[in-house]
Amino acid sequence: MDKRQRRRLRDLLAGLDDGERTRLTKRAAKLHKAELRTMTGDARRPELKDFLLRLLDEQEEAAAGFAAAPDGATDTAPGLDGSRRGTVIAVSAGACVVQAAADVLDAVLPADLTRRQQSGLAVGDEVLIERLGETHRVTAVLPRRSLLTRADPHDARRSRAIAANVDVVVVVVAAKAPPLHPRLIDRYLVAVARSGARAALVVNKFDLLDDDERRDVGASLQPYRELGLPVLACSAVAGAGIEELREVLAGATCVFVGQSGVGKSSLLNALHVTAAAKTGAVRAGDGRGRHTTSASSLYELPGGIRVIDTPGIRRFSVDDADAATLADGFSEFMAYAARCRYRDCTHAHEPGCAVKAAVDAGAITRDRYTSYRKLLGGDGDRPRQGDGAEITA
Ligand SMILES: Nc1nc2c(ncn2[C@@H]2O[C@H](COP(=O)(O)OP(=O)(O)OP(=O)(O)O)[C@@H](O)[C@H]2O)c(=O)[nH]1
Ligand SMILES: [Mg+2]
Ligand SMILES: [Zn+2]
Repeated sequence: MDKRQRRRLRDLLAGLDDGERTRLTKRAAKLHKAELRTMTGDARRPELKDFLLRLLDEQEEAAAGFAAAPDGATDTAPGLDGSRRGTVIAVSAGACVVQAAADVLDAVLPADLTRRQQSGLAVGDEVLIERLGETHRVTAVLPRRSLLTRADPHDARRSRAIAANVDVVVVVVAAKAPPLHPRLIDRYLVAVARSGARAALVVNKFDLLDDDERRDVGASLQPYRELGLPVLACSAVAGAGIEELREVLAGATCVFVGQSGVGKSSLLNALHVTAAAKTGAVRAGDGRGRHTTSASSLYELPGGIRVIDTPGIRRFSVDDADAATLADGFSEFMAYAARCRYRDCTHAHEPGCAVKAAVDAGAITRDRYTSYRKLLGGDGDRPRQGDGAEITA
């Protein structure tokens, strides 16, 4: 960051009230962390300040009524240098499909992006492309407002990008077949908390439950309602809860995530029949999905809704998250954490832990705390172990 940018940052920050400054700093910290996780090699590491300035710039541009379109590129026509801006709607090895205004264009990736494609590009990314003979080439991936990631299953220190620039991450679980695992929901909520997007929880296949089961499932979801996120009981088959889901998603870009067979593609089709995403039956024996959706794609729906449908992930893990990032996924801890004796308390074995006291007093749900401890690792004070192994999609 040069002198001029530093001065600009100071001026913009001075114009904010305390609450707004805290909110923006938190968001910048999340984006910063997410970006650092995607970086490999010795490229210049961005600083928190860079992200803060970027958010402030975006805010100012939004207030002025136009979106950022660097390098002269616009949404509708080639910019002065011939480049166009578009949204990545599908990604394959070394290539992607870009929606630029009304055009759907194939584009190849430059070699350096191909090498780090799993962390460097995702459906939902805004890119600049330029013509290259019969096809196009991606020349830049624009700054993201959010990035949903998970740990690389082969190397937990690295992250893989799942979807970029989404407003809402819809965590889809089935009430039954495949069975409901609250611990998996908790893992997804950790990923959402660090992504910069908000969460919604959809419990699908409610039609498969009898009245007693509905009550039980309803009770097990109560802790999530108390977190303040939308929790919707749906049936993609019977059409229940679909209008409520549409309301939650109105005007938003969202991503559907969850195990294979929970009904992500079916929900998408229920929201919009012409989406016609392929769906597949779960296996009779263990109710597991068959990995019907094989790659993520972005669908435009009426009502300004954009949905990224993703394949069920076999082993969704956040083993790349440190203790503080994990705790961010348990937002009910926050009110108490400030009162822990140690500022860097991991809420495991430390004396004077206000979070543990709140669990004992019944103010924090014990199941959620247990979930946190499992994610933190066997003996708690080790930085990261994770419990990704036992639940597969
Ligand atoms: N009974 C019932 N079955 C459903 C419901 N939603 C989806 N299904 C069925 O569950 C199976 C899996 O649905 P999909 O939509 O393919 O699941 P998915 O989450 O997209 O799975 P992947 O693409 O493999 O990740 C299909 O046979 C659907 O018909 C529902 O609300 N109730
Ligand atoms: Mg699917
Ligand atoms: Zn504590």
